[in-house]
Amino acid sequence: MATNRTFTMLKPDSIEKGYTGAILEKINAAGFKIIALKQTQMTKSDAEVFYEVHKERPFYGDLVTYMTRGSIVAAILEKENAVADFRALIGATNPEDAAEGTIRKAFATSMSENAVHGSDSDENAAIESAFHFSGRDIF
Ligand code: 3AN
Repeated sequence: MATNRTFTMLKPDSIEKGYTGAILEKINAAGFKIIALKQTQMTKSDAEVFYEVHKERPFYGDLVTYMTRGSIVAAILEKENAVADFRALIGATNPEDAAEGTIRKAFATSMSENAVHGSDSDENAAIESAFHFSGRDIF
């Protein structure tokens, strides 16, 4: 059953460049309601667990280093069809392939530093949300 929720992180490159407000504005303008929000920094073990599915990939070590080098902004978003609609809003993993109007087209610089994360399924949205937020953080 679709939960109408997804999970996002504005990645360290977005925060370093001062894009937090602009990205959140785009998310709101696309009709997503922010029901949980915080700025935090992941530890190495947090990132290793979060990206465990990519453990065997050649970029895993660099991904963990990148995701822990500075703070991130984590959020839970609510909208009908949230997971698929948010994936469409952020655009392709490689910003060179990302469509006009997407967050990655506007704010990402490369495949490895691609500005924002979006859950790829309802199941992962729930797991990733629970990783960063407890029930009392969600409104
Ligand atoms: P997406 O973020 O579009 O769901 P995933 O889940 O395949 O993409 O990858 C997670 C993260 O791993 C990406 N956001 C990106 O930072 C990094 N990544 C994915 N593929 C590559 C790659 N081929 N080279 C470098 N980094 C990558």
